[in-house]
Amino acid sequence: MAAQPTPEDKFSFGLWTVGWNAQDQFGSASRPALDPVESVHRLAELGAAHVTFHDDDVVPFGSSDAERDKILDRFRGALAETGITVEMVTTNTFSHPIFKDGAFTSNDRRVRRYGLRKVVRNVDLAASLGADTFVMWGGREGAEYDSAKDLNAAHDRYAEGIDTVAAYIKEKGYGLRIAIEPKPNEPRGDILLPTIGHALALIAKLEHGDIVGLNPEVGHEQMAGLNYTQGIAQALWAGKLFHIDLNGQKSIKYDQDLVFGHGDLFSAFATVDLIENGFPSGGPRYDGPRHFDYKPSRTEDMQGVWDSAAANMSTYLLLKERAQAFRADPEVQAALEESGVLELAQPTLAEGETLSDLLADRSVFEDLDVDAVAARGFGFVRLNQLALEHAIGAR
Ligand code: GLT
Ligand code: MN
Ligand code: MN
Repeated sequence: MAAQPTPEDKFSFGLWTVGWNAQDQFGSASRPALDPVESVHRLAELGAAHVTFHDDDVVPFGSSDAERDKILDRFRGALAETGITVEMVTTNTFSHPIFKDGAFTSNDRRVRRYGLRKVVRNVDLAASLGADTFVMWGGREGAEYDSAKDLNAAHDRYAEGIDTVAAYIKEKGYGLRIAIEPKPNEPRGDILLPTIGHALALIAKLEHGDIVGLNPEVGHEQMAGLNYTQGIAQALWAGKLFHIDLNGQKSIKYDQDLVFGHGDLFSAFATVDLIENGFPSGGPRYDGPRHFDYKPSRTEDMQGVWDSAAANMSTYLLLKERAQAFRADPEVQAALEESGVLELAQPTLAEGETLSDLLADRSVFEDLDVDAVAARGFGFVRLNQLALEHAIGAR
């Protein structure tokens, strides 16, 4: 049995997750629309600490200013009643047909200007709700056809859009940081900034990149055949892991958005191990919300929706327990030592040693018994089996 989640666990849910009415490409909604106020109450009862949302998840697209104020007042009331806070806000720049060719990178300049206005308006809302993170998932920023986009200009416009918003955040003195969410494809044939690495490379070119980082999603990296834990590790190393989207995905296919752990469970164990225990020899840590971005399957009724929300948290807590036991096991510590995992933290050159010193050191090269060094077995399989046994609770 997993521990009961509490707000100290920092669990967070997108309102669009439990609120999804299960309308998909092939069928109409299988569940009724959910009132965001009800979601806030139910998630609080289940032990979550935060919610996140797109502007349109709470205030329907096209609402008048007066309607918007009324809806937001009622929403703020639910937050105050439950103690739930809004840690992240994001903008829907993908549902309305105006965004069919993207927002920041649409070929139509009118759309880009409209998109910028929609995002900036939502930045004000995010700041007023005390959010820390502003996510940008550019699901429509891309193309189906290589001839459809001037890809050089598209990257210029993407950077321009993000920099303009970042500059606005700074100018206003908001305590917000932008987190880009990569995804390789779907809904576009190919999406710009398809992976963590692509996004990091764009951020490095921004004028206001200091407040721009990443919101990597498990399934999105796995759709590209990539290792999520390795990806967030590089983002952490770069000081850019601002937020995470946890869910489940079974191999390279459409975006499944399964419950966390319901895809590649062993990979989920490694992710929780990194988040909860950090790197084996120390280093930067992720301290932000444990945010779930999943979809309750279309087969589920409302009870299934709340069961699946709870399942994300209980899977996470179970894996956390197992990952802590893994690190605390003396046999694991010995296996880590033997495998050289801890040796990797040692700089390759000694303190004060120069490349010339290395070149002059015959023991490193000329006199090295290469075959003897090559004969070393690393014992990674044994170490991995220990991890597996901990992951499945066999130890
Ligand atoms: C959309 C997408 C998610 C993103 C959301 C943020 S919207 O549901 O599939 O991965 O995190 O815009
Ligand atoms: Mn997804
Ligand atoms: Mn996501």
